[in-house]
Amino acid sequence: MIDRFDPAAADARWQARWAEAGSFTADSASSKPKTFVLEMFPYPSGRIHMGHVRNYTMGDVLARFRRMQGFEVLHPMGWDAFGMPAENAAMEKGVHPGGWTRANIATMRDQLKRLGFALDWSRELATCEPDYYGHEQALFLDLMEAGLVYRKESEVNWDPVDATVLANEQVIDGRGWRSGALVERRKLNQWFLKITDFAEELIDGLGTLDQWPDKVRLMQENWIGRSQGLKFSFALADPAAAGMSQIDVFTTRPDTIFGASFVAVSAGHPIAQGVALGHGGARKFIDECRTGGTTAAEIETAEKRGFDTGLEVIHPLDPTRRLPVWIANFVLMDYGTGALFGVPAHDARDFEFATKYDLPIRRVVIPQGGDPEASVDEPESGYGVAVHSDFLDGLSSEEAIDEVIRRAEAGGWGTGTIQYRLRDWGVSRQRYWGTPIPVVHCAGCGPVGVPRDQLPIILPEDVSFDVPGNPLDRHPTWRDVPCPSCGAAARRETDTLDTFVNSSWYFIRFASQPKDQPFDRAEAEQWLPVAQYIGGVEHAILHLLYARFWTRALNRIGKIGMTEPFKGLFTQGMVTHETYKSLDGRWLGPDEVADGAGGTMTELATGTAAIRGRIEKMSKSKKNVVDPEPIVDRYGADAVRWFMLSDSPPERDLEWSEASIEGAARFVQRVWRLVGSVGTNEGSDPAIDKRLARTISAVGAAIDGLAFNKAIAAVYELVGALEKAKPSASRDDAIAKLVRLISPMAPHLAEESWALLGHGGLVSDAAWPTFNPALLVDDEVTIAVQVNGKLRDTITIARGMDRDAVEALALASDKVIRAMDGAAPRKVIVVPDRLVNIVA
Ligand code: ANZ
Ligand code: ZN
Repeated sequence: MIDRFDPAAADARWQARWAEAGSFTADSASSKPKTFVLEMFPYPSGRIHMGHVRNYTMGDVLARFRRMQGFEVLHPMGWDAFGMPAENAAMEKGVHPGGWTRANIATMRDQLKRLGFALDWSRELATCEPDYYGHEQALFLDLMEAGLVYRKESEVNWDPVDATVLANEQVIDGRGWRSGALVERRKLNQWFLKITDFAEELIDGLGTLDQWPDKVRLMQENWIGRSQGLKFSFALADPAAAGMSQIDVFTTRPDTIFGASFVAVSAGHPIAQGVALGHGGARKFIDECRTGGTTAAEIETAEKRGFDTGLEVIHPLDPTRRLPVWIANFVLMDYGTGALFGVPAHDARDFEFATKYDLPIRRVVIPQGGDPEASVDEPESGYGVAVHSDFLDGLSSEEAIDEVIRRAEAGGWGTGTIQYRLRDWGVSRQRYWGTPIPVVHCAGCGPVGVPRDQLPIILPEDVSFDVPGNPLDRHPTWRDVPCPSCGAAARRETDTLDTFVNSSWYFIRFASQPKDQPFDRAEAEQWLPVAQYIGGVEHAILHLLYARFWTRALNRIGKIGMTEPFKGLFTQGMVTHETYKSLDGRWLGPDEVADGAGGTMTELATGTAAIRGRIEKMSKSKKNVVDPEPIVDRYGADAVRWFMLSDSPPERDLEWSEASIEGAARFVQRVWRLVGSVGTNEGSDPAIDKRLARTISAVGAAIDGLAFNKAIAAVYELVGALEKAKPSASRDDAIAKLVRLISPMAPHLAEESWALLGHGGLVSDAAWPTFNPALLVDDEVTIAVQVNGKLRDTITIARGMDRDAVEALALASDKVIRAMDGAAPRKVIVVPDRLVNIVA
């Protein structure tokens, strides 16, 4: 035996052995029970970071454990390879997005391989390759034929200086990220997927996902946002002047209807458009509403502004009251009816608006026992009791809501409805590096789906990024094609699909990848749904919702049997690290500072003091990133994996520390030395037998519950006990089983140890060790010994020990003898397995 385990030699050797043996290739035809373990696939940004290492190590432990339990495991890896950063690199460095992306994939694939993950590389896929996105185009056409895709005018962020559409992330404080120009909103025809058709089932389906974190289900529920409410119309006082007879509104608070002091419509509402025709001021206001980003957050936080149209509506429950009609910037065109009634006393936006424009503020809800006449200093949006509300007075908010809906329906002026906050999914991106939308626009036929035998529509390689905008728009040989339907000169759609489309079905393609179709249903269903999905909580809403929708859409059109793609979901915590700053506030990297005397820090470049900052998520901007590669070079894959699993529960943040990784590396050597100490010893050690049984049970249960830190802790305990134990057959057996126990976490060390113990095959193929459950029964108890009711000592006895023996042990205790101070016991009470009380 070599006295040190040498990862520099062993890691690569075992990785090569696994690859040769095809150990982790998933066989769809296998008769074993199947399971699918998946981690969210990475964006190929350049290099693997610690977050990836943690995420993939967790998935790997589970995948290896399931294999040892006898499952046929699918554990694949691929690349979410389309998206903006590749185009940014193209603009900044003059490289082609494809070349940049593929080079990054090559680097990152090598980095992942060095960590020894049990991945089925034969199923690797990259979403930027035609053999992936071509099938996506086919699925898009399927959804189009099923009526789940449509085109609609919709607003985008427009940068007037760069003359280009900006993604929401490219709008920073209302300005274009490159030009700094104030962003405008522009209307463009864009493609939408009808996710709203699925709003109700997407909410209801959450109820079946009992292996998802509650917080993720709640976030999805809030995002879909089901509101029960009332849709009703206000009659216009002067229909001729307005050019229409009524304004429809949606409200979730019909109980506040007597507190209405105005009606507001969005800038895109027909009323607003009509008023603008005859009024320059209105036109100007509507134009101003176009500036600023299109995100809900920006609209929400922007200053509330409005324009009084001069029109009035009649209050449906009090015809003597008239309400003014305003155009307001906080009313969204595509929610509800694009119009609302404002109740300043009970809604924050309405309050801000009414205060600014001096509109009446009327309290119509009070808390139980509140004062109806108290002035309104701030809006109160909670439920309570109706006041100043005619026939509703005294009703609770819930009762009042029901009552108004009842009257509206009886009177024929409104209906109770359910409204969802979820919008249809706009998938058009005016970008090059994405899946081309398989449609041709013909002047005569309109948009025509590309015939399937012409798929894939491949992105042209010869594009340049020296001018802003989408290069597909100015690529005549790619763009100009005959209409597939009538043959007339036509144009390809130059928008590409949102990258969230790419990640909405990659797990299905992992499960089955025939050449001629997106997937084979029967084969895919062998593996799906994903038994355990692991990834960052930042994807809790969009990615998971889109993937759920896409699966349901495929289910609806009969392409797949399941409705939910991910049975179990786990969201892991982040990897964090200390930050450092110079005295003048510059972020400093760990290699730019040194520890000084007495806990102080010095900036190496200047020799001046530096400050230890907060512990934060590793990020380039804060310069606290630790690159995994040199760490793997130095300590080996197993130490890195071990560290990633220890110290912190997997759902919590894990702080990177040099001391911990060194501890993990030392532990690897401790296990190696134990393995080297195995001999042909005789004799059993019951304590070790029991300890081993307990450890096997605990490690298995911990991995099963993804409590990896607990699995590690259990292994530590066993190793500590084995180091102290005397040589015996029990000890040798325990060390042999320990090798299998650590193999999901530290697979290279385990293989090397397995070989050292004389096995021919791979420990990765070995079965998970079993144990005798009888050994788990705890047969000792520690009980209290009292003298005259006072606790004097505790003794450990065999469970069920007979009374006389317990009494004798108790009376023999030194502490008891001292407490009795020579007195004879008058009576001894023994409560079996609980306590002894001696009455002196
Ligand atoms: C009157 C009212 C009184 C409202 C009150 C709220 C509080 P959720 O719950 O998110 O569904 N609203 C309706 N259409 C809108 C639009 N197009 N743009 C912006 N806001 C709109 O929101 C429903 C509430 O948002 C509705 O209930 C309406 O204001 C407003 F004390 O009506 B409410
Ligand atoms: Zn045509």
